Amino acid sequence: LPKQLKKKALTTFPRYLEIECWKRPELRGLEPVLQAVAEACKQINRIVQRAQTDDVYGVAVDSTGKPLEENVQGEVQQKLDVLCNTIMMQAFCGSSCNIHSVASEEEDEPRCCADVMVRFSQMCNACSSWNLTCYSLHDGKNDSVFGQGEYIAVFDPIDGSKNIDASLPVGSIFGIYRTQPGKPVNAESFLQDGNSLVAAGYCLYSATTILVLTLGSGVDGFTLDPDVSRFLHTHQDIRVPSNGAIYSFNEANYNDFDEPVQKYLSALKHGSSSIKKRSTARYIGSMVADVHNVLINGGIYGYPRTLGNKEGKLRLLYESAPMAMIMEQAGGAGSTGSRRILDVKPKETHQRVPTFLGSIENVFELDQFYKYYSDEQ
Ligand code: P6P
Repeated sequence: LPKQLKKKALTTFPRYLEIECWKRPELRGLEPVLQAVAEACKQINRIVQRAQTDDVYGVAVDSTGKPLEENVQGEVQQKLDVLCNTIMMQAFCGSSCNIHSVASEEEDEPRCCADVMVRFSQMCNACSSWNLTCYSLHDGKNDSVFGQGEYIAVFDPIDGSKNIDASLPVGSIFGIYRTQPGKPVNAESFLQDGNSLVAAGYCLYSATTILVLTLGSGVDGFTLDPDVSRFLHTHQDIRVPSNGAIYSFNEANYNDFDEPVQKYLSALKHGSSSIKKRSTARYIGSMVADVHNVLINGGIYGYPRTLGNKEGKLRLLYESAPMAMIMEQAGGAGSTGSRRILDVKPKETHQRVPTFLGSIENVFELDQFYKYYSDEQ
């Protein structure tokens, strides 16, 4: 390669995990799980890159061609959602109970959705006979517990999948909890607040594909080198700037926002005695992309409550809490406007929560608006 293209000698993701788990023996059990997640993200990356040329568009159907059931939002499942959900399920199941031995008899990547449905049902059967807990919380109408295990995985395998139609960035989000020793695993096991997360991460499929991970002591980023299909440690100890210019809201909903949010956004645009004028409105409509932009450049991302979504649109368990852990671990903050996102104990697995994530000063400012205007009322 010409000198200017010479690649830096970077640590691979497996090597990073090996060292972190050697340093912190309590994480040893996580190593195979996170290795499998990284492999799943590579598979999803390939599928996302080929979504427009392969048969992964449109409505998911079973092997008889019948559309699948609607998800919890009442939306018909898209092929891409089902495909990526299956891959992530396989990663979590396989890393704790060799599920790959069941599903890997299939081709590495299913060619069409009917294959996926066959594999998915096989995997569910296999999991039920393996020692593993795995819940598919991604919009799954009938969430299924597959067994018992040390960890609990919550994930959104392809958040913002509709953006793929316009070749926009999308992402996978995951969080990992421990099961509570001595307690049977059931739906209750998932209702842990974000402070109990042992790991959280996301993979952004964009101009580059980057896996961002926290194990509870800082945040690191791993960029996929497509030439060798390896995640390389490109971002050591990511720190979100304490204050930033970006504000990332869907302002089409401005008239539905709470007054504190409206006043805060207005202050950002015009400046005020206490708020510095911000110059950079950015909104892609893909949470992982918008949050990553704020993590790297500083600022605030928000999805407040609206008339259509009384508690906001984002899911606490597998969107807001993992992202809040990452943001806090990078020196930022994650708030509902009135409390830390990580302190919110879920009452049900698909609970939504108003979500503000970003630089510590930006999120603090927003909370002060809530405090001032709520005290006024
Ligand atoms: P709106 C994608 O559907 C998603 O869940 C997040 O990725 C994204 O931030 C948000 O919804 C976008 O929602 O209402 O602005 O289109």
